[in-house]
Amino acid sequence: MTTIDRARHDKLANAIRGLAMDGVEQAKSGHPGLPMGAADVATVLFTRVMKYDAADPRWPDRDRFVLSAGHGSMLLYALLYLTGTPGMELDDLKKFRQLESKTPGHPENFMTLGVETTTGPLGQGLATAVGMAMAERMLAAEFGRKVVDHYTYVLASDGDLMEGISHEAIALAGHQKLNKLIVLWDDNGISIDGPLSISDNVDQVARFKACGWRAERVDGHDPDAIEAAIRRAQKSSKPTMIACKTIIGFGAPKKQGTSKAHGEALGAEELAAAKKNLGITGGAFEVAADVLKAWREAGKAGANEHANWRSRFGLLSDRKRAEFERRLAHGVPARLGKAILAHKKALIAAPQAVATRKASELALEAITPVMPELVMGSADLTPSNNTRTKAAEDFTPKTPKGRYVRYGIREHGMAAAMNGITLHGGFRTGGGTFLVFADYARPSMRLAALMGLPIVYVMTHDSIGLGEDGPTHQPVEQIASLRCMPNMHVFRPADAIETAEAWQFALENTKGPTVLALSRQNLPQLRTDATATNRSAKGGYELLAAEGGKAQVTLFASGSEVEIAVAARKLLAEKGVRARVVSVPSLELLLAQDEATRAAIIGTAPVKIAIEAGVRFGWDGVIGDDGAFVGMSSFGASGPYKEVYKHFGITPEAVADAAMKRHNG
Ligand SMILES: Cc1ncc(C[n+]2csc(CCOP(=O)(O)OP(=O)(O)O)c2C)c(N)n1
Repeated sequence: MTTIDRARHDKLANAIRGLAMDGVEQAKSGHPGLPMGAADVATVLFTRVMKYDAADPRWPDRDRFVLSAGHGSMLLYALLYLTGTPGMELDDLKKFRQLESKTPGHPENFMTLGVETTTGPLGQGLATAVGMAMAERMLAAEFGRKVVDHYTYVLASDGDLMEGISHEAIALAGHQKLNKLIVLWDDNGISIDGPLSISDNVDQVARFKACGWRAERVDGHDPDAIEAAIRRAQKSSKPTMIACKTIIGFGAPKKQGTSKAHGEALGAEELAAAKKNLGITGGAFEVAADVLKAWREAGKAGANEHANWRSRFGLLSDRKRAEFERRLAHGVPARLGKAILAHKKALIAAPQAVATRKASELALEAITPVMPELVMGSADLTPSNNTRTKAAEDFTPKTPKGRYVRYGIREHGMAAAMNGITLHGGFRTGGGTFLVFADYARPSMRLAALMGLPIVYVMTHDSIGLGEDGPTHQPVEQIASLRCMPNMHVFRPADAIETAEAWQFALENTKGPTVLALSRQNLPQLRTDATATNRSAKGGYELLAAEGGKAQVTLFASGSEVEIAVAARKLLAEKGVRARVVSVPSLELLLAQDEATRAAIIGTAPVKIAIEAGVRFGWDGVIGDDGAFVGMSSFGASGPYKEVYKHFGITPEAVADAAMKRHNG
């Protein structure tokens, strides 16, 4: 590199540093250290390496950039402004971390155009990027390299690599040989508590290599070395990790290289000294005209490639183009509703007394032919989760058209990868594990809910009904806890028809994720109707009315306990008490209905009883705090499931007794 080139690079990188310092100073909150330390790496990426057109951050064939260390958000916001991304102005940088600004504390993809994924919880971005790289390969296999051919770059911090999820993610990426995934590690040796050496001693290069990656070390302040390493990475047959040795807070004379640069404003004096040090002139948020011009040129450099891509895309057949566009927009296939209805009718013609996990497989067999974009998988529980249809092919480096992912025993990595697959575009996805292990996947599920990603979690073995595996495997509080999550829908279907309806709801809702809580044990088919209406979609409905007059008792139940409610209704009838049964496949959906709808479903019977083999939490919204609840208030127990149900008193007799007590009392 000539000295002129180096001087130019430094000016560009220092513009990031200046804006990051100013943004954090103005907000009196934020993290200047990472943007200042990683500015050289980011500048190389955005001025020399990445394929992007700042004018259209949604161009499908752009390279993806994931700032996994979301606390360094000012780096990303500065880049978006400098490259000329629409909607990101200096004024937005001045509103860093303010309510409703485009520059929230951590990058939120739903607030800011150009942010690929929401990051902040360390490790998530890295693991999400693995899914993006998987989706890139799958989509290219289907539509061809002429229209899908891009890289996924990640900037990860020490914290990203320390989090457990990183291991699941890199092992999966190494196994899949995701060679278009390139991770740049901001190797600054500093975290919040101080030098990394007080808590970590891992040889990350060796770790990545052991996971099947290429890995090398470079000076993270040497732009040519960084670029050369990336060029090598681009040619690799493996994913690459580049350890970029950097100085946190680069340029701040007293704070650089220390944890003091990590997460607070530098202070006026240190900021001024840093700017002087770096040769940044002008006031706060000022970028010299020649520097801004150079950045804007970099932001436009991909416009040609973008235009060429449009021409190539235009050469695809009309049908293929329309399909590509539908898929990228997560458009629901027009034939889905019909396929579900036909499936429901077939179930009525030949009722299936199967576990709802099996019913889910039957639904998938009906859905996949009309939804070629559906990518399923499981965290090593395929035969238990029933997530794989007969025609499915595994996704492997040799079979990139495969739509079934063997995630291995990596629930968290799976959930994050599903976020990436969905964010990348072109696919809808679902993955399976036991419901109790939702806890292993939860941080990524939470991000899916926050981002509004339409992912389906197939979570089987949904209660003490799993039996012998015992309390470690029997979910008790998981259903309630998932219901609490904003924008997460939880369905616990009672039979094969409700299972099909739950799938329909999950796939037609493109604005958020859905958990399907499915039974291990067989259940009777209770529904006798199959119309185009999705009766489960309001969360609850009257399955059986009271016979012989107004209902005296309403029995509410979800999933496997609807069968118990139906049997209890019969016992009550024998005692001359009229009961109706309301099936509640989705409690929180029922509670979210408008008051009139909710009231009509809940009804006015004086006795209200809820039955669910989980904790009571949430059911008061239906039965009131004076209603009776038949369910769990402790962990479960190991034993044959019918005995376990008896042991915990979740039986038709117990329900009938509870109803009689209230009826008489
Ligand atoms: C899962 C998770 N745990 C904790 C945090 C809080 N946190 C933010 S940054 C950070 C560590 C900072 O160290 P590093 O990743 O090296 O970033 P740098 O200091 O280089 O900016 C922590 C613990 C978080 N964001 N996510």
